[in-house]
Amino acid sequence: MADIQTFKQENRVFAPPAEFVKNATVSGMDAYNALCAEAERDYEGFWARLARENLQWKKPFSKTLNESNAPFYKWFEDGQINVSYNCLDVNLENGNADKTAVIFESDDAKVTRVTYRELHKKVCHFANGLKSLGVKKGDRVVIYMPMSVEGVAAMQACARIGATHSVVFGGFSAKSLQERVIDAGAVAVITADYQVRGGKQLPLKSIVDEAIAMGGCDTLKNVVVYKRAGADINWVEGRDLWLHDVVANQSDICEPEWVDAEHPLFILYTSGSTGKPKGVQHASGGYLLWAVLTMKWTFDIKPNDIYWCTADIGWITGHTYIAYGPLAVGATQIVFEGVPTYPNAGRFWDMVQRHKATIFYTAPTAIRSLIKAADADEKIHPKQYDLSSLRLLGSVGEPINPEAWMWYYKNIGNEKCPIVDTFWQTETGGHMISPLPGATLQVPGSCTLPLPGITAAIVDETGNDLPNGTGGILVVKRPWPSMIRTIWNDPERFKKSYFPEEFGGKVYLAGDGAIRNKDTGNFTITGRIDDVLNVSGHRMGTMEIESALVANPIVAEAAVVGKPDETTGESICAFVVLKRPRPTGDEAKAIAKELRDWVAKEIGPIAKPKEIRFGDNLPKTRSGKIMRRLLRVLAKGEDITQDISTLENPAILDQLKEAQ
Ligand code: 6R9
Repeated sequence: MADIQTFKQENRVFAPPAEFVKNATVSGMDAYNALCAEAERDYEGFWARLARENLQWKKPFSKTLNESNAPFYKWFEDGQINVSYNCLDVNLENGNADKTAVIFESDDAKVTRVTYRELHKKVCHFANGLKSLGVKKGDRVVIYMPMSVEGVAAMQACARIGATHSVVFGGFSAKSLQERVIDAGAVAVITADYQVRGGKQLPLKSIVDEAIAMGGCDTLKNVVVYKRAGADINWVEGRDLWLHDVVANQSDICEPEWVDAEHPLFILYTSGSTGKPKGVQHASGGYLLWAVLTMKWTFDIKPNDIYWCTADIGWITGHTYIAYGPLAVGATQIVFEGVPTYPNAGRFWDMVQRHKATIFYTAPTAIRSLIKAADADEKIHPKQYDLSSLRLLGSVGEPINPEAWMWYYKNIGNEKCPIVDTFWQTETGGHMISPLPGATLQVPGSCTLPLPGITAAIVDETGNDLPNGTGGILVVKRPWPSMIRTIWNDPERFKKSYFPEEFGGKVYLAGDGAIRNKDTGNFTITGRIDDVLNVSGHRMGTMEIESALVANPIVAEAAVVGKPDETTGESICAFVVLKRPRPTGDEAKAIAKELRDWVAKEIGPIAKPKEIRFGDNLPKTRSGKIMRRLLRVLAKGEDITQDISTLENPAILDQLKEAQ
């Protein structure tokens, strides 16, 4: 972590416009500081007040936080709630019934509007349909869907009947899907025939078929299929059902299933530092509370906003900031099926213009690729579009480099929109460190300050606090309502991964490094401190990709490292030893392609190594440990200047210098 000590100090500072501050939910630093002070004075009282003011409880809670079985914290445990009730019924009662909940835009730019009343009805039909299949409270349902109103409705329908959903991103392979269905013990998979992205039809249902054919999905009873494209698919009578048949003739009313606040709302698999993805389990009450509060605080959501989060529902951002948060605050949001580059790289800006979006939330990798595209083609440069409706911009998923931040600020925000650079994780459920748009001074590349109630800090390897200006390990010192509750089926791994004994077992270890500015205390995230890569904002474990590679019969050994990449943040570079002699030239190219396709099949196209290099061996210490730090240097194409005296086989380094 030595390099983070030398992080360039960023001196540009941007204050929120006076007009924004005036109308903001959290208006000015005094208001922010007052919330922080309230949390510090009476931590439980602070959360209890907010939970009472912001959520509708069927049965009020009397106990705010139970720490008796730490780190398995419980929030609002004797309260009863239903998340879908809070997202839908509440809006029918408070005057939002005929307000547009979702503006759905398909890949081919067809626009459908759904009001809160219509969405409520759709979700009730869906929920009753699931019930008619025997799905009940506590069951797990895997959702493998394209971006669609039906995808959001599927999640809401599960929440309504107390079933725990596990959404699997549509880019994951049959193998990944099968592993998740088995680990979650799912009783049903909800999918679509195809997904349509960038003008192409990509199969989903056939991947589900393939996953089930791999075996082991013993708990699975039904596959519910949303007809998106209408193309031919394989059909298993008795198991497979069309969504339109499942919801036909269902009642418009589905009484919500009231669940304890701690009831698992969903499991979402994410990559960790070991091979197997972790099923991050979230609760109901605490999760929803933070989704609502961050919609209000970070996104300053107002009744007239047209909010757009470009994430996919397969990721945590699409859970908290599409499927739940916006609905729970009665917002109007855009849901987009397609990709930012189709029909051209002006798509986002065209959509902002047409729908008059006011809040736009996307990932740095998208911004960086659109900068490149705009530089290459004047016709789709953001200046060709009317983006004046925008009032707030957001960034999520990875560090945003200051130059991309500045471009976003100038070209998309016209120097009048605050940017909220939101640092958070699948495990945190919602934003943790972020500017508040009507309060915080923004600094390009810095996620600035923890949200009120979030006790983020920087410590050394033994858990001791470090002073500002010194880089270290990012932790959260106290539990917060939307935190991960456990890893599904693996409580021991939960403890070991997030509350390790080295840190006293009580602080949450985020897995990122960070540094705080000496003067302002602003946080800058310096990247993962574990073996997790971040490629285009997608989290991937190096071990996961290595396991996929060595599962190929021709591979003897593999080591995967991240390499800095201008567009995707990091790219995947794999060093591979084959069971046959080291290939060169065209043979190496052909095998590299074969292995890339193999990884796409094992995990999904997002995990394909960009680069594969072959060696007779890997650089190892005398005790046989792979020296990854050397591989990182080689991947970057730099010369090795570090000490290699512990290296068993220095000659190997020359072989691994060149990409195939
Ligand atoms: C929400 C989400 C989490 C990891 C996290 C960190 C990186 C996310 C960031 C950021 C710097 C930000 N990350 N937001 N790094 N600045 N604003 O992305 O969840 O997919 O679980 O990834 O992403 O490394 O640990 P998830």
